[in-house]
Order: sequence, then structure tokens, then C-alpha cells
Amino acid sequence: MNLQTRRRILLGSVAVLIGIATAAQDRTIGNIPGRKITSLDGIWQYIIDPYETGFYNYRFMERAESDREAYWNTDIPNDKSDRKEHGYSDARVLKVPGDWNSQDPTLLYYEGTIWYKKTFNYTKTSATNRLYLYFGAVNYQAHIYLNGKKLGSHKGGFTPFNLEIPDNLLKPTDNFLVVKVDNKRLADEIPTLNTDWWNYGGITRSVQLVELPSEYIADYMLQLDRSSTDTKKPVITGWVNIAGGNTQKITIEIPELKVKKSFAAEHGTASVRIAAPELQYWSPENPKIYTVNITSEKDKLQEKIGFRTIDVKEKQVLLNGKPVFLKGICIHEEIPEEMRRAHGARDAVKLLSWAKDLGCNIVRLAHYPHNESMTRVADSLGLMVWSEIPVYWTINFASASVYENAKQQLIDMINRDHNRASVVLWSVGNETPVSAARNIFMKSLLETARAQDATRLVSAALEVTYTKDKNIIDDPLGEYVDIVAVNEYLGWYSGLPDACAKAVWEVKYNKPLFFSETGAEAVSGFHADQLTRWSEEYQEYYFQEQIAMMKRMPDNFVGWSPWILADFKSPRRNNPYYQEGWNNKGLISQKGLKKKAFYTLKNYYHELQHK
Ligand code: GCB
Repeated sequence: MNLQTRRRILLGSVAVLIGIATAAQDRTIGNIPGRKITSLDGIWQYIIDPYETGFYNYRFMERAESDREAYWNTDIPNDKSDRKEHGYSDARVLKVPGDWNSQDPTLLYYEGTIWYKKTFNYTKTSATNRLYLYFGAVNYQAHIYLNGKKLGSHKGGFTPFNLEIPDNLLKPTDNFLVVKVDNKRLADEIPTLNTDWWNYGGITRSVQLVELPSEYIADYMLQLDRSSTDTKKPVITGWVNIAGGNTQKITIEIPELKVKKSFAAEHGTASVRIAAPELQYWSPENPKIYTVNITSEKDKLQEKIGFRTIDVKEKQVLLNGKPVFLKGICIHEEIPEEMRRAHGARDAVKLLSWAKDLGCNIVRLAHYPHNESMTRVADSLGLMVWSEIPVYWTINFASASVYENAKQQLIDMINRDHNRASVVLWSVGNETPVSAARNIFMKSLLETARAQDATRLVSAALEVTYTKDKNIIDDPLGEYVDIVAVNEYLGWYSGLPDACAKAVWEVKYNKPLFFSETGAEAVSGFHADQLTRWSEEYQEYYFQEQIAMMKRMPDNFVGWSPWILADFKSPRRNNPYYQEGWNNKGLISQKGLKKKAFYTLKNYYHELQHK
């Protein structure tokens, strides 16, 4: 099946899925930063509503749209005898983007509903243009209302979505925008009830108004053909998709490469194929990014794209046709010193510069899609990215609706970032317990990822089967992934770090092997001998033993991404002396200080560099 046919089929299935998950959500709009956008970020008023009174009436039925007591309707009394039991005021405000937990001490542990309200003025530059409301992410469920009318809803805390604003709803001034945000953890959601990270609630990423021509460039994917491993003959392939249009001329221009080529879009989609002999390949050593102009008959936009190939051959991972050893680190989307969700370019530069300083060439963005700045900054800093959906631990693998939700999150993650050179691998989950239902679920997600994007690798972080004398990697999913990735904590969750010296590994699959996690907790500034748990010395010793073990791994060992760059908040971690709600496996502390093990790993990566 060629890419274009596959794409059309997928667009069809996306539409079906959107119908299930989100009533009025519209199609993908790629490259939001490159559009005509008006930010709605900043100060929003809010109401805490743990009983969801603004949504349900006293019989716990969803309120009618016109219900005066619904929190999406005006809070201004008609006159002095009118009764209003809800109100938005400047006494209660939250910053968007941002989690609510870090903005008000009373919200630190809050899990439930908060209503956000913003008023805005807007007039379209042309009456025929279309206007969308774009959310980078809202954790977890959002219901969106404009001027008392419901625009739509969305589930999934880490992926973007947009809703079209109909002309008859928009006013030039005083548009009353309300978002009900609910971050309650639920068994049949993704993630499920149980994780090892903080459930930060809120409108955690940017909100934008996006104005587009009536027929606009909806999305595109421009990547090096996977077979372009000969750097003398690079071929850029992909597609451009037009919304509202049918037959159109599309032009792609890469001025620096003196490339300018036109294609015909039929049924809204154009297939692209461009020979670019002068292309410099993107790599961590040379993160070359090109300005790409895409023009249709009614729309144009600019994008920055790097071009590289990623593949596996026998037991190796090949970047631009050459074997690469993956020097990684896992990262949560969190700024430890401020105990908050990270967002925006400044945070991305901070987190990814730490990874660069460590000597990494890849980061595993755990355990959910991070904000778009992370992958864009990774493009420009030269870091490869492992990107993952929060199919984590014990989600309900037997449920069809849970599967549809996972699939939608996967598709949304891929759609947002399929033009990022940094992203080399889509991961469909982490440490999911083997069962017949789970195997089918995960295999189908891997197939979806492959069908959606034929240019990247697919995998998932798997578990190890530990027996008395061997550690066996035999998860049935190993058969379907491009690289076999496992998490292991020898010397932390079992035994002491010297367990590594005696470890015998048996791998069932003749594929590249990657250790997607390993780590030990240490409280920054706590010094003791190397056998004292929680000390920096124990963590240092742990890394020394782990590194020694990695050096003995067979030649299919292609790298690792230890756990984790920085300490992070987790309600599961309740040791009152050493944790107090923190998972302290960071190589960088709660206060942003490097621990001893940071340098142990840095030296290993430095050694590898000079081998
Ligand atoms: C894991 C999980 C990760 C945890 C980590 C830990 O295996 O994948 O989410 O935070 O272990 O610290 O135990």
C-alpha cells in the first residue's frame, strides 16, 4: 500500500474515532506555531467544583445547555433579586499554561473538576476564514463552552486538540469561554488509577485561536525516505493534506537546497517526492534544520524540518545508515525546583540542556507525550527522542473503549510530531503485564503506529522475567517491536548493586536490545558508604555496577536510557525521611543539583564518545 492510500484510510479511521471520543473535535491541524495564531494564554479565572455542581443538577443529571446555574453560563445576576450561586472573580485566578497544583497550595493534591473562564475579543481578518480553538493539552477531561454553547469535549491529558468556532457563536467582544477540566483518575482511562507520577491537573499547555483560510493546509509529513541511507542520493517523501479543498496545486520550497517543486493534490491529498542531492543529514552531531515553505492555492506556511533516516538492521540501530549507540536518559515533564509541569521553550531548553551536558544523544520522554517545545528544541539541540503514550502498568486491556482511547492518543502524538527529525521512535506503553488481552491490545497499537508512520521505529518498554539463575527477556511483544526495550532495577528493587556482576541475561529475540530504564534513589547531599541506601554513594555505586554490566552485554546491546534525569513528585513515595512524596532516582536533585551518579554516567558517555 502506498503512503497516500494508507494516509487516506487512516484519515477515515481518525474521523470515526473522533466521533467516539470527542463529539465536536475537528481534524488535525499540523504546525500550530506556524499559523496565524492569537494566544489565549495568561490569567484565567476559575471555580473549584469538587461536586461538579456546575455540570450536574441536584438529581445528578447533566444540566441543560440553557440552565442558568450551569457554570458555562453567565455568572452575572440579572438584577438585585436574582440568585447566582457561581461566580468567576479576580480573587481566584490560574495561569495558563500551567498545572493548578503548583499555583495554589490548597490545590496541591486536588483531583476533580475546576472550571476555567476567559473572556476575549476577536474579529476574523476575512469573513470566509475559519476559526479554531486549539488546546496544547488539558489534563484529563475537558468540556469546552463558548458563549453558553458547548463546543465539544476531549479526553487524554497530553495530546492536542482543536474545536472549530462557528461564525454564529463568535462575537467581536466579550466572548465568554469556559472549560471544565477534570483530572480525576479513573480505572478505565489512560493512564489508569495507578501511576508513579503526580497527577498534575489543569490547562497545562497553551491555548490559541487559530485563523485559517476556508481551504487550508491541514497537515503534511515530509521525511527522508527510509531507504535514503546513501547520503549522496537523499529523497524526501511524504504528503500534504488540504482541508476544504479537493484538487489543488501544492508547492514545496526549500530555499537553502534550491528545491522548488509542485504537486497536484487530488481528493485533498498530494503525494510528495523530492530529490535533494545537496541535503545535509540531521544528526546529534549536526542538527541541521531547513526552512520549508509549503504553499497551496489559498494557504501558505513555513516549517523547520531536519531530515534523517532511522532504521534497524539485524542487531543494530542505524541513524543515516550508520550504527549508532543510544546514550539516553529518561525525562518526566516536570521542573523539580518549582514542583510543576514543564511547558514552553524555556523549560525545554533547561531539561534538554541537562541531557546534553550528560552527553546524551537520545532522551526518552516518559511516560506520555511531552509538550511540543520539547521535540522542537530537541530538533535544534540534536537529541533523538523516544516518545510514548501513557499506556502504563495495569490499564484495562480487555475494554474496546480503552483501546480506542489509546489508539487516538497514539495517532494524536504521531500527528503532532511526525515532522520532527528528533523523534526516532514511537513507544506504545510501559511495563504492561503480559496477558492474552494485553498482547492483542499492544500489538494492534504497534501496527497502528507503523501504519501511521512508516519512517520511524516502534517499541514499548517491557519487563524482564527473573528466574533463580537468569534474567530472561521473552515478552511476546518482542516479536513485533523494532527494538526490544526492557526496564530493569537490579540492585535497587532486588539485591544490592553487585547483583549486576553475577547477572546472566538471556534474550529470546535476535533484535537490537535497549535498556529503557534502570535507576536507584539518592537524596541529594546525603553522603554515606556505598551500601547505605538513599545515599549519593549508593546511587553512584549502582551506576558503576550497571555500567560494568552494560559493557559486558552482547553486541546486540544498542544503548540505554537510565531512570531518570531529575527527581520528580510521586504520591507513591512515602518514606518520611528519604522521599516525602518524591521519587529521588534523579541524577539531578529536587533543587536542580547534580548528584555523584550524574558524573558516573557522564564519564561513561564521554568514554563511549572517544572510543
Ligand atoms: C519503573 C517505571 C517508572 C517508575 C520507576 C521507579 O519501572 O517505569 O515509571 O517511576 O520504575 O522509580 O520505580
